[in-house]
Amino acid sequence: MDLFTTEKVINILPFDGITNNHGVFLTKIEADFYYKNFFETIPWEHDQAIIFGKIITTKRKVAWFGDEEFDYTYSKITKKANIWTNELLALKQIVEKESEETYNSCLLNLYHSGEEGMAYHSDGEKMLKKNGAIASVSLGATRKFSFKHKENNHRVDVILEHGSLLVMKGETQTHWLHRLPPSKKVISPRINLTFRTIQR
Ligand SMILES: O=C(O)CCC(=O)C(=O)O
Ligand SMILES: [Mn+2]
Repeated sequence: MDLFTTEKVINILPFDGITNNHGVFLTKIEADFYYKNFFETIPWEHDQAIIFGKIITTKRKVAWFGDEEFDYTYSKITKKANIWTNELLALKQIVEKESEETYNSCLLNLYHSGEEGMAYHSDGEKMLKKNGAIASVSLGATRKFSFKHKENNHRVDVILEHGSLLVMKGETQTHWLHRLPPSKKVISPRINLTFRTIQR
């Protein structure tokens, strides 16, 4: 945040972690530009996961980018990262400045409508830096995002709007699950980017 920004950054978790809601941090012009660019140019693919020994293909599409062609394992399937596009690198720099953290990779998700979501999980994969910050940028449709504490089931909801930033850090992944609940009311697409740090 710079001196002229009036927006407030709020930790939405009451205990056991830090998740800073920066709210809308992109201008409408920037957010519209990145949404259109990513929608049209990212090599979107359906995600695959192994659940109870069966390969399932998700309706949601994904793409993975990074500083290098990292191998990454997500839902028990290993893939290779693409190298940053100019637009992803430009957005990464804005996110790094706003969040005062650095990142070397990004997972992108494309939800075609509110029928698509993501079930409760935490981003604690072994290849990620322990307690590293994860910066989540939302573009397109407004969606609800929910946290649930792993031991006491305490819940926290946050609304993620076009051009907003949420940064999960500290012990968030150790103590909290998060999900993107499906919603019948949402009929337009949403793109989510989570900037992360992979351990080399
Ligand atoms: O779409 C979102 O807001 C969250 C996505 C997410 O949790 C993930 O990719 O791990
Ligand atoms: Mn996640």
